[in-house]
Amino acid sequence: MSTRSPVFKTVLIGEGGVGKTSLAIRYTEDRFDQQMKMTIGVNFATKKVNVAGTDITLLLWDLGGQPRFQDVVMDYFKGSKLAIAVYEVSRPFTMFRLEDWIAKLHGSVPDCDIFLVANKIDERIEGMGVTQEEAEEFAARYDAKTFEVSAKSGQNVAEMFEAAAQHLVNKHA
Ligand SMILES: Nc1nc2c(ncn2[C@@H]2O[C@H](COP(=O)(O)OP(=O)(O)OP(=O)(O)O)[C@@H](O)[C@H]2O)c(=O)[nH]1
Ligand SMILES: [Mg+2]
Repeated sequence: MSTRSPVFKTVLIGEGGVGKTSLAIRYTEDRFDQQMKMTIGVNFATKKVNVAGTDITLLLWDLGGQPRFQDVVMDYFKGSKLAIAVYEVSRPFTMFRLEDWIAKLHGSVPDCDIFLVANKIDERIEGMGVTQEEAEEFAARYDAKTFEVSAKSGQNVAEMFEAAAQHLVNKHA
């Protein structure tokens, strides 16, 4: 008898250039591309994760953040269990733009959970950008967990995706 591991759809959302594709590639292929090209429409990747003895498959839908893809990518929200909402830690407006992303996502999938992820912490300048406190305050509106990561250095990236897998297992498996 074959056993099939549960599959969970996760979307990566956020403004163009914040590093969604870089995070997916760091996690699934453990590499980083300094000249990553913008995502045209949508990228797709999968990763098997073992959570405390349970195998699951994360389906990562990495959505293009450029405004011209907005209408197209909204079609991909359906069925998402978790959204990894990414911003760039040194550019606060990218965090506040997530309001609009999350509103549109929740318009389509009202019960989709949110992880709030600050990327590019390798570039952080002390005393500038979004503080952990500000991120927590923003995240509280969505009951979201917060993470600080760098796709470039790899810092905290696997931990964040594993927390996502853990969250999905706790809630749905
Ligand atoms: N310093 C630094 N640069 C990063 C990091 N993550 C991504 N980048 C760079 O930021 C640029 C944009 O990264 P992408 O991964 O293409 O961003 P995206 O969010 O997928 O952008 P769209 O596909 O347009 O929505 C690229 O030049 C990356 O090399 C990081 O953690 N640190
Ligand atoms: Mg991309």
